[in-house]
Amino acid sequence: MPARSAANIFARRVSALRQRIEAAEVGGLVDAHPPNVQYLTGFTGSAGVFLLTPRDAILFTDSRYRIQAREEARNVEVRVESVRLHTAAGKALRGRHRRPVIYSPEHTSVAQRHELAQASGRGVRWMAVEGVVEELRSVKDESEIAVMREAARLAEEALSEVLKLVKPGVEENDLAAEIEYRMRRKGASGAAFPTIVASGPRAALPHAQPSRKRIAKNELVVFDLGAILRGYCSDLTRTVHVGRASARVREWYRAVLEAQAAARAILRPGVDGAAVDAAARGRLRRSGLARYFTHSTGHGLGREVHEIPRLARLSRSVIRAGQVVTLEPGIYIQGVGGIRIEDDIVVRENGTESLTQLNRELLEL
Ligand SMILES: [Mn+2]
Repeated sequence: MPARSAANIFARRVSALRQRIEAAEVGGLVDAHPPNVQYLTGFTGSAGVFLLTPRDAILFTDSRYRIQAREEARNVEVRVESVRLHTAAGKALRGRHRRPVIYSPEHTSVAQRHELAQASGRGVRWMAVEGVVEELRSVKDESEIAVMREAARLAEEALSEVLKLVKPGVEENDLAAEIEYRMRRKGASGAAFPTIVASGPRAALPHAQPSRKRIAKNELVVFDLGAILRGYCSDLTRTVHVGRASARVREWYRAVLEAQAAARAILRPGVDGAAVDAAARGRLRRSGLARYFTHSTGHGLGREVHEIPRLARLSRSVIRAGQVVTLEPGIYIQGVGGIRIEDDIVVRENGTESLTQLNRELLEL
């Protein structure tokens, strides 16, 4: 992307955020969460505090990032500080302010909160508000969706290649390493999270770490992987069976696949996250499998692998067009194994689009 148009994107995001804080009659916002800072300024460093007021947009960073911050963050004022960054941001606000200033409680340590208050003095009233930038980030534009489509493709290519290596005797660890290596060679800046390869009884652990365990015949194997491409994540899960699957395993697989389809069928703008979750859970209940579905149906995806909205039993998220979510029902049966199927879905005005295209039918290898 040419620097000029990239700077425009960041300027548009900052002005959208400014409109929000002005509409909420707030005097400013401080955010240091790297994915938020990147989203608003383009700065990819690990140490940055972003301050937005009706008048100013300032990125505070330290001397390690002197060159990088000025190259990347073209739409904001960059200040290279020798004091702590939250202290610098607090100082910039010193004086009397009628309106409160927002900070994010989920990304601000107690020590940082103290620095803000000390540096700003009593004239500033600090207000904890969760998810202001995350809310904005959750709705993706077409350029973001295009990158996420590529990130999805990349994970699919890596998995398709590695599925050819699956056979009795191969270690889970080796398969996970092959997946991550291949994603990297295809242009990913890294894995979105540690790749899961879980076989046999280990597939009953939803977040199993790959081990030295060797794949055996007549086992289910769960692969859960994602790539980071230009700052955006993909998240893909497929479950395969080594050898011919029993009628029981096929039935389970069918139920999980239909649970995913049921969730997708009601996913649209305006529906709430809990209803999407209930659709998947309801389908599994019909097969008596709901008690084996021990996690939520899905989550927002973007610069982070878990974002809003949440598609969970107690979710209060209301789905909006442009959000990208995973749909990943699964069942986990202790001592036997597990099945999970996960795709990355864009919510459109009138329907959904799957960024992941890989075959969803049960693969018997
Ligand atoms: Mn996921």
